[in-house]
Amino acid sequence: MNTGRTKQGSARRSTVGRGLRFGIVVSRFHEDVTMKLQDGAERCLNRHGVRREDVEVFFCPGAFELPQVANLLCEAGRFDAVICLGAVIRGETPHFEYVSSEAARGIQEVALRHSVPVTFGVLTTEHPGQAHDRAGGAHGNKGWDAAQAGLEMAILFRRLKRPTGRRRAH
Ligand code: INI
Repeated sequence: MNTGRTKQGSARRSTVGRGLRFGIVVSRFHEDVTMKLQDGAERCLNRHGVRREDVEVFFCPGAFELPQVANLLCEAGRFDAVICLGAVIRGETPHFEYVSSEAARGIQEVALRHSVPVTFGVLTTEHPGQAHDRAGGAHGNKGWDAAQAGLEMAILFRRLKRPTGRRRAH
């Protein structure tokens, strides 16, 4: 399947995303990091031909709330994929474990309940520096990666949900 994957930072553009609609949910906790993830996700969709008016961005307080928003977006039925972005950074308390595992579990549950792709762009790191490294730093931008996964899944789901499963004649 040609997903027209384009490497981060490459100038290559593709049009594989034209006509697909995306919801992006951004957690505001550690927003210095999550805004960069949002930027990476939007750049990725734009680079693959998704129109700006086909991308809607929603904000929630923390990663724990991401599945709750994603659930409503899937229910609304107007998105081909939902991209969840957040940053959970281990502090001194066990809160980290609850927030990160519930975000992961909840996001997968929402995706399976609605048969809509929901991707996991939630950083889970020990230190803030590691989060910045993955939000446009030395280790790329995981927001871009989550958007690219959403794009690939949206294309795959369109194909799998076609009634005959056959290619349409043009
Ligand atoms: N939320 C995050 O997104 N990242 C964190 O690192 C974090 N920590 O460490 O506390 C966090 N907590 C808030 C949580 O997501 C909820 O918003 C809060 O518990 C209210 O439900």
